[in-house]
Amino acid sequence: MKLYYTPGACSQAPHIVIHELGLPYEAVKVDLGKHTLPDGSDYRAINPKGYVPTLELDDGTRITEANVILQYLAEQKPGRIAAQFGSMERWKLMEWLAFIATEVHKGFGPLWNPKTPPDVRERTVQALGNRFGYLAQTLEKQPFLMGNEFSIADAYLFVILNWSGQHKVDLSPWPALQQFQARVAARPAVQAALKAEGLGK
Ligand SMILES: N[C@@H](CCC(=O)N[C@@H](CS)C(=O)NCC(=O)O)C(=O)O
Repeated sequence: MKLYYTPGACSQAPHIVIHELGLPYEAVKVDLGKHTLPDGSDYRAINPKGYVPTLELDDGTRITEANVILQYLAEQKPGRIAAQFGSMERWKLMEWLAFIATEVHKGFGPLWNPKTPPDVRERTVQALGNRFGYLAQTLEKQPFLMGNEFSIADAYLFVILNWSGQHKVDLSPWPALQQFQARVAARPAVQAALKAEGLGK
């Protein structure tokens, strides 16, 4: 299995899950600025969408979209960090994954563009704040999104919330989110994934 990733990008969520589950893999770094692979070839030949992550299985099949890759990985060791398919818990997990993907992950979109005008930035940060408030309502009551156990949704949320620092989005109004970040960052698998990306200590 190969994970195409860029350090610190959303591909870090599957990277964490691979380490959490101890799955064998090869990491292939993608230069998103140039859309190239380490050998200089065009990454779009691997994923025509041009973005990370891509997961390539041993038979050559490629899976894209972070929230689907996360679920594929979880199913390699069923019941560990994703509720069983068919259970109500699984629907609730998928609800979190969809919320993180569409409202939080993509909610950061305009902040990546240095040309985004200040008023658009302000509206973007305000909208993210509404999402953060919603997340905090859950994380004030329990350590992880699904309850007491870490799940793929937590890996995804952790990576996206980490972007707050580089985009100067203040998380201090939501101490539960800051505590969540510290809790997830302390996990050995998270530290291992960050190290594998050349980040962290
Ligand atoms: N819908 C995709 C979006 C992935 C995505 O936004 N990837 C970003 C990094 S976090 C990227 O590769 N951006 C570069 C580009 O779009 O060219 C998913 O959920 O996996």
